[in-house]
Amino acid sequence: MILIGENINIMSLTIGPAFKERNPRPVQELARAEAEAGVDYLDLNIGPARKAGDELMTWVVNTVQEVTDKPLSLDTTNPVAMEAGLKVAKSKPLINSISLQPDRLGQGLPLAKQYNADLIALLWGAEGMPRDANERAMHAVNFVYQANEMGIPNENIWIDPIVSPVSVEINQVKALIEFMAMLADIAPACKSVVGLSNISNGTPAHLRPWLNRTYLVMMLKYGLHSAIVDAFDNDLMALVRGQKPEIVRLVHRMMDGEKPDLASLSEEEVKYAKTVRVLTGESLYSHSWLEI
Ligand code: THG
Repeated sequence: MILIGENINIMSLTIGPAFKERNPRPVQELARAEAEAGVDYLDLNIGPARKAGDELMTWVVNTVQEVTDKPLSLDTTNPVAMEAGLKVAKSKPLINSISLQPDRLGQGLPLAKQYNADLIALLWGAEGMPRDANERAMHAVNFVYQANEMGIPNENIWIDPIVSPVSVEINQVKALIEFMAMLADIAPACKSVVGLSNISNGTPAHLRPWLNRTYLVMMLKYGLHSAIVDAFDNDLMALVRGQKPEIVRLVHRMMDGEKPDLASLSEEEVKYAKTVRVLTGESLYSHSWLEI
């Protein structure tokens, strides 16, 4: 699968100030480190970038391209900044993202067409967050239809069903898995992508990787194509590279209804098993879910 490193983002305590001061060093160090960790793309998240977003995006893209050839995911809601990034990106970039809000769609699709870029179709509707798997399906069909009308082929479309934090809405966590199982039928040849770390927003930092990794393995059961991830989570990288097949089997068997005896599992397997129970809604989320 394709991994997109999430780490260059304006919310980061080192990257935010570096963007502001146009200080290349922290940005380039992180870009190099993410590339070495083995991600396929680098997400460059400059946020809404309301003031001079085009200058910022141009600077970030050029700064990163000085140290790596990895393709870039241009992460901003500002269409002027997006176009500035598309102009300077060297390998085929990924527009992150275009939602179904009429103005976003109206400005985004022509950009994707003009620059022959891949694009993330964020399934955020005119009325906001989709409520269930069916609303996601409706949005996906609608998006693909409008993109095709513009001459954009399904192969260029990466569908993002929007991951919600498990500490906020377990029904949304379940609905996304349900949608993933439907996607290949609804939008053949389209790709899928998720912002994985959203699942653990609001969770204590040292526990976040368990939620991230387990949810990723759950989505892999339905052929997830790509994810925006923490490039420095080594165990996550190992799972994706097939280096932990026993964990993948355990998670998938539990999704099929098997209830393993925790006493028969290793300490690591117990953590994954408890996390599957939370992410399927079988146990209630609390910050101490791994201890009970
Ligand atoms: N879909 C798409 N794009 C996205 C998202 C999505 N882009 C943004 C986000 N969601 C994915 N990227 C991140 C990046 C960082 C974090 C979460 C998601 C994160 N960072 C830590 C924090 O904020 O506590 C650490 C910050 C740091 O680097 O210091 O949680 O869903 N298409």
